[in-house]
Amino acid sequence: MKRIFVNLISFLGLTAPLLAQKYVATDGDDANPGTIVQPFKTITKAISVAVPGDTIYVRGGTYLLTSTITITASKNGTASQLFTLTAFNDEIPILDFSGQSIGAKGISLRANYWHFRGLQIKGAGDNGMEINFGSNNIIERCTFFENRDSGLQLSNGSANNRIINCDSYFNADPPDYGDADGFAPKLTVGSGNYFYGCRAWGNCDDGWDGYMRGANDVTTTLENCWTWGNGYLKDGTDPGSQANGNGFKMGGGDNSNSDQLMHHFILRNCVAFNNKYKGFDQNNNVGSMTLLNCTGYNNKEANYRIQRALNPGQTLTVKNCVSFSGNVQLGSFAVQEANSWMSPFVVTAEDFLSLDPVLAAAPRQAGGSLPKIDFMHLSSGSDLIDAGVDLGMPFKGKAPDLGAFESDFVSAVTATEFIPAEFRLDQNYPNPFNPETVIKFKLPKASLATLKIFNLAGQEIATLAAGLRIAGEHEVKWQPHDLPSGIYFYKLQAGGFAETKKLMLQR
Ligand SMILES: [Ca+2]
Ligand SMILES: [Ca+2]
Ligand SMILES: [Ca+2]
Ligand SMILES: [Ca+2]
Repeated sequence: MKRIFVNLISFLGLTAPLLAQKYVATDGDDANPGTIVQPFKTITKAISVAVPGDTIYVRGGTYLLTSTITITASKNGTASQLFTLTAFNDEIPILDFSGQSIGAKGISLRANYWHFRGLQIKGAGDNGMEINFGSNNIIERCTFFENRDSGLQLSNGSANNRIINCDSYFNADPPDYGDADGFAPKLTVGSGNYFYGCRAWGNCDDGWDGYMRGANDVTTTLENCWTWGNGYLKDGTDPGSQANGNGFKMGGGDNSNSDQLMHHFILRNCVAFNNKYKGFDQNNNVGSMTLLNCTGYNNKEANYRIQRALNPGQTLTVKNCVSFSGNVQLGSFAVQEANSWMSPFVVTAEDFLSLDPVLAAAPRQAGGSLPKIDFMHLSSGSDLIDAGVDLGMPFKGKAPDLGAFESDFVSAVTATEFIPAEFRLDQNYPNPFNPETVIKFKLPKASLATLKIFNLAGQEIATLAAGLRIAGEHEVKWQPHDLPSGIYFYKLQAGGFAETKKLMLQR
């Protein structure tokens, strides 16, 4: 038994090089064979001896680098044999390019079919990473921060790359601070690039930037991506108006895009908030833009601004989207459906479980997906739940919700499937109450329903529900802030039915 075990060990040891695994470690040596026990010191060395299908494991720790890591087309993988450059297990390799002078890029990927995973890339003199003439690559769970231009840029026809669960933050380009974006599929970028589960925050220019120069008629798709707080430096100061501060900048071109360059953008379940300028921004793009189940919150200039006429045959589609605390400025050519700024919806702070974004930058879940947080998720009783149109994407309840986060709640909390025989407004409970009370009402058929609070003088204090509600029992919670003790009235109006009841707040 012992003998078999020993043989197994030696078998594994012997075959490790044949399995084409290379190892890099901070205490390695490029004269080593590159095994796990005798690793290389540099990624460049490992790349130089790798062939398609190989995996290069980078052990945890900080690698101080001043030279650009360039991967040329002589190292193209194939669809069935990618090169893989990955963190070893859950170790965290940090490629620190802070010693570079301005203008030097960290990683220049000029090849196809590479899979990068789990690398942290910081401090480069220019882009943390540029995919340049590189297509069909996968960049997964990588982090780009404090680089001196855009964190990850895609250039020169780079196409069909997939950027999965990556973060890009605090990138800033001194001394002008006008160009550093989180993710930059811009200028000469190719078509078919796809971002999923990525976050971009605190970049001095934009979160995502699709500005065109030297390319046209390309498509970029984003799903489940968040961007916030762009237009500022890491310390929170504003370096000036050249630092644009848009969340998703969906194109544009020189001289007010006089060449009418088109960058088609598809955004699903994306969130933009707290940006210095705009959340979802056309910026003179004249290509098609499709925004589905997106959420914009508290972007200073506008949550959504897409007003300039598009090229002939191009379309702007905006459906199931949410805006709160910010402007929506869409041209009349927009094809709109079930957006929160449209009738019959009423959006208030009470529609959301939380408006506190502090956890947006929280660590990712095991596996790399975005953290589970309450921010901008719909609260029980929101009229935005199950109020969307079916866009062919998965949903819970009877219909898709509005906004980026599908709720576990069903429409207006229909706790039971029973359909009441008649309209009914229940007495609130508890009553008297402090700080919160619950009001239930029943609808025998789908109805436009409003539930409002009035004071003794008949002045309207709050709207707890407004909009189309399905048949069934509905429940709304009310937690008044800054109201004195006393008697208030709540009034339900639905489908010709109206009833008013008294409730008492006791501080
Ligand atoms: Ca700029
Ligand atoms: Ca930019
Ligand atoms: Ca509402
Ligand atoms: Ca739903």
